[in-house]
Amino acid sequence: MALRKIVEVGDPILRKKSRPVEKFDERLHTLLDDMRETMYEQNGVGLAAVQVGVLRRVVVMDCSTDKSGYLELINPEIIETEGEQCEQEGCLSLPGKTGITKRPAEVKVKALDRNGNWCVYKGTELKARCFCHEIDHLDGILFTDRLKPAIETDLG
Ligand code: GNR
Ligand code: NI
Repeated sequence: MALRKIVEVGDPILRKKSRPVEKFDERLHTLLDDMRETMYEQNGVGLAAVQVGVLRRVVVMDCSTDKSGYLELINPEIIETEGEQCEQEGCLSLPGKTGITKRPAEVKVKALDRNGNWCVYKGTELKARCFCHEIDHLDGILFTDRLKPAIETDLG
């Protein structure tokens, strides 16, 4: 296992769309293991492959405080959302920056695991925000694109 370097804002790779994973081989497993180690070392609650310079639809996450909630998501898709929350968000690729975004309160995601089996996950609060944040990364979207305006009008 190895730590990988986190790509920071200004690098155009963060704006690119990641491609689906097609092969569930040792190379993918090494990427996942390295991402896991890098996420924990950086004290992040999630990490998308593009943040270590790999344009594949791969995410690792752990929104627990004791490393008990570790998840691997390959080719993830949001299949259901409910409600909304406006809370603080940060990103390892935008060091020192935080902001309030509007996200669903509850998110259901389907994703493949490292062996290519479909799984379904559900999250609220931070986990729901993290699902959205990481899947956004796979489409070249950063949380700064979704900042809640200081004043919202009712004109849509
Ligand atoms: O570590 C992170 N914290 C965080 C806080 C609120 C919502 C999303 C996140 S994800 C972020 C790590 C990261 O940059 N993942 O892409
Ligand atoms: Ni991020």
